[in-house]
Amino acid sequence: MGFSREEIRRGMLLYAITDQTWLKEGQTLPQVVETVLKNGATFLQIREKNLTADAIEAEGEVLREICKRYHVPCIVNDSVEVALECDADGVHVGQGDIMDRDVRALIGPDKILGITAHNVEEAKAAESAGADYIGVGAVFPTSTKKNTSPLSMEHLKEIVAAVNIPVVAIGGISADNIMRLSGSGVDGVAVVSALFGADDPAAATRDMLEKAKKVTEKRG
Ligand code: 3NM
Repeated sequence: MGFSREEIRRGMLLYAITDQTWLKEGQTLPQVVETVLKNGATFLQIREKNLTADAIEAEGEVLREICKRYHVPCIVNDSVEVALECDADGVHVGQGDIMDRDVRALIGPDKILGITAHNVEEAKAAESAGADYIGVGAVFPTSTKKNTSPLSMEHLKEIVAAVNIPVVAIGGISADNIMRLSGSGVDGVAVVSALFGADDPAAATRDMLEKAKKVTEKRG
């Protein structure tokens, strides 16, 4: 199942990234993923730093089926091999991966390629490497990923202006600070803890979706 450029751009609006370590007792990842998709999340990335490749593959097969039902892209973080093995819709990689090898050639033209960028140079390199979108962060401090460095709004705007592909902001975005991204020009927000660490993931997703729509209403 391929996604058009326009579908990918719209998918950036409320981009959910999994991290089982945020789940509460009694919750399972497939349940919470289903909840966030049902309540409006527009994209899913499987990012499980504590699981083996085999476990991610198994999880990927389950989550991909849920995503299909909601016509939401399901991509895998970091591993091209795992993404291909569980027939995900694509892969999200860092700058190191695109320097080491031609990820676009490995996955083919139809899979989604997302690349992280922290500055204009990296954003342009990602676009040249065939990225369908870039993830830019960290826009706010976060405890979910170690060693992130903060990015100013001015810098974020410069990155948005430097590329033609969609830009999703990432890092520490919550219901309390998301509106600060208004006017930055981003196509949406990528979040882990705001959804997977929420006491009520359904309500959190609806709230974040409404706010993400406002943030992207008057882009640029
Ligand atoms: N990448 P939360 S920040 C996966 O800055 C990731 O590139 C980042 O988690 C970057 O929404 C981050 O809980 C973690 O802050 C985002």
